[in-house]
Amino acid sequence: LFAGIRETARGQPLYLHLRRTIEEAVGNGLLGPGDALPSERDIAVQADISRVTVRKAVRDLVESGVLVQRHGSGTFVAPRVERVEQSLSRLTSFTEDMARRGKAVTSQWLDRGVFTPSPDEMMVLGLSARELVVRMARLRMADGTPLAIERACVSASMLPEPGLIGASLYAALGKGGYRPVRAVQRISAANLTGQDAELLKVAAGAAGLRIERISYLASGRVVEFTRSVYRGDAYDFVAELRLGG
Ligand code: 16G
Repeated sequence: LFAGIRETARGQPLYLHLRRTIEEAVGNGLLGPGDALPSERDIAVQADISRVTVRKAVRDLVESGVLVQRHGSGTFVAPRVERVEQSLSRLTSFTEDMARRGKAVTSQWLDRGVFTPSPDEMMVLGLSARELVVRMARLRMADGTPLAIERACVSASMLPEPGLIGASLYAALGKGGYRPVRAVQRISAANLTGQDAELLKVAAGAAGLRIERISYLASGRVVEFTRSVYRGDAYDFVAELRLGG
């Protein structure tokens, strides 16, 4: 894995190239959860680079959650997260899902504001250009483990006080009588990259799921248009199928 690092760096700083090499190996499964990394010294020898450089790359990956260091025993690929089994036939919120499992939900707000809707949002939410939308982006965590980044968009008329959304969007919508009762959800594969991978504490390129949810009121009006990325290593989506049309 580490031999020839110097040659393939092609002008990139060596520590960055080493970091990416380890990240890719974790992302594509060459290094699995719990696997031990060779010692700093061994990596330095194999890669023919200084220990300072190795240390810098490893420290970065420990900070981003890809590797963990155990005092006295070395450096390991972060252990597997406990997978969440999520039903595809019930319309629930993240807060409800995690509360039911006895997990503590926390969210980090990445963004929140009131905007004029994009053409996409206008179409999906059935709004005119004069109406406004509330956009919110949250990193969602259960027992401190980041599981998803959700970017929700709701008509501002249904969330008159975006500053008061609190911990649960569905609870805030429910207060105003806008709790969704039906949703269409689309799931597709995606590689987690850049800021998404960093926030979710996975290696760049790791498998993810892109999920789009459009949810409706009983009247048929659209409530939310949410585009999310979920960790592929943390979710199993399960649906019950029945014979017949
Ligand atoms: C779920 C939904 C999301 C919704 C959120 C509200 C997906 C796949 N799922 O995570 O659309 O906005 O719950 O959760 O997007 P909250 O009420 O805890 O804020």
